[in-house]
Amino acid sequence: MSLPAVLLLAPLPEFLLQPLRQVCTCHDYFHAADPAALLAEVGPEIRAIAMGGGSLAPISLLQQLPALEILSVFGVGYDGVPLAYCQERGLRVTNTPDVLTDDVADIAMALVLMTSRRLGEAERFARAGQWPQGSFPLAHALRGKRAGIVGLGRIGKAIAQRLSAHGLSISYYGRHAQAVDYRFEPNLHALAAEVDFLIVACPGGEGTRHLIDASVLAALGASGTLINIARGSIVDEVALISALEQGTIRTAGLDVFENEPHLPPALCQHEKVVLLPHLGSGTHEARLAMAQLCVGNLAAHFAGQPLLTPVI
Ligand code: 8YV
Repeated sequence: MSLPAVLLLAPLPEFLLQPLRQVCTCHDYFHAADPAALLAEVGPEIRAIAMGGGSLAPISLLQQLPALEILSVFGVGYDGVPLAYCQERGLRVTNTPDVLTDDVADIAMALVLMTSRRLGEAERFARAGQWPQGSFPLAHALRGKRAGIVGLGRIGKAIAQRLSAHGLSISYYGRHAQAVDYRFEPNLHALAAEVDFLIVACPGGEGTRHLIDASVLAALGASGTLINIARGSIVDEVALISALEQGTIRTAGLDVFENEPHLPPALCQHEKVVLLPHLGSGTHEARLAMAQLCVGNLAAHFAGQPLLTPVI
C-alpha cells in the first residue's frame, strides 16, 4: 500500500524529513521549481500538509487539495493556517506547543538584557578595538524596572518568571484576567504608559495585526523599550521605525519581523536596536522535540490514533 502524500510548505530540517519519509511520501512545494506543475501532478492525492510556524497555507492552495485531511505545523504559532476554513471543511490542525516555551522565553529575556545593558553595541565596540580610546557608556539596570507582557500564555508566563528573577515587576494585557500573581491591565495603552519594557508574546494573525501601533509606541514613551518574540505582524514596523527615529521610544529588541527574512534597512541602521533572525525556538533540543511532534501528529492521524497536540 502506498504511503499518504504530504505537501511541504516550508524548508523543514532533515531530522524532521527523515522520520517523515518513513510514514509519508513527501512533495516539496516550497522548493519546487514550478509549484503549479507540482500541484497539477500531485494535488489530488495530497492528504497532509507540513509547514513552519511562520509559513502560510492560503485557502486558494487548500482548495486545490481535495483529499487533504490534516495540516501539521512545525511551530507553536498557527496564524498561517486559515482555521475557520479548516474547521468548516473538517480538516485537522496540529502544532508543537510546550517544547519550545523555555527557549523562546530565554530569547525574550536575552533581548531585555541586550537592550537594557546595550550588549550588542558593547560587543561591537570591544571587537572593533574602540576600548583603548575610552570606556563604553553606562547602560540601564533591570532591578526595579517594570515590564508589561502582551499575551500571558505559556510563553508569556515563562517570560514573566525570568523577568521576576531579574527583579522586574510584571503587569500583563490580554483578553481576560488570569489567576496569577501579576497585575492585569485591560487597557493596552495604559499598560504601555506604565512600563519600561513592553514585551509582545501573543499569537499572530488578523486579530492582533498592528496591535502595537504608533499610539501604543507613543504611550510606551522615550524611556520605553519594545520587545517582540511573537510575530512581526503584531507590530506596525513603519510606526516602529518612525518612533525610533524620533526618539518616541528608547529602543527595541526584535526576533520577528513583518516581512522576514527581509529586514527593513531603516531598522538595521539603528545602532541601539537588537535584531535577531527569528531564533526563539532555535535550539537542537526544541527543534528536535518540535520535529517529533510534527511527525508524530501525522503518524498518529494516519494510524487512526488520537492526535498528540491538536489545535482542532
Ligand atoms: C518556527 C515559530 O516555527 O513556533 C513558532 O510559532 O515561529 C518558530 O518556532 C520555527 O522557526 C520553524 O518554522
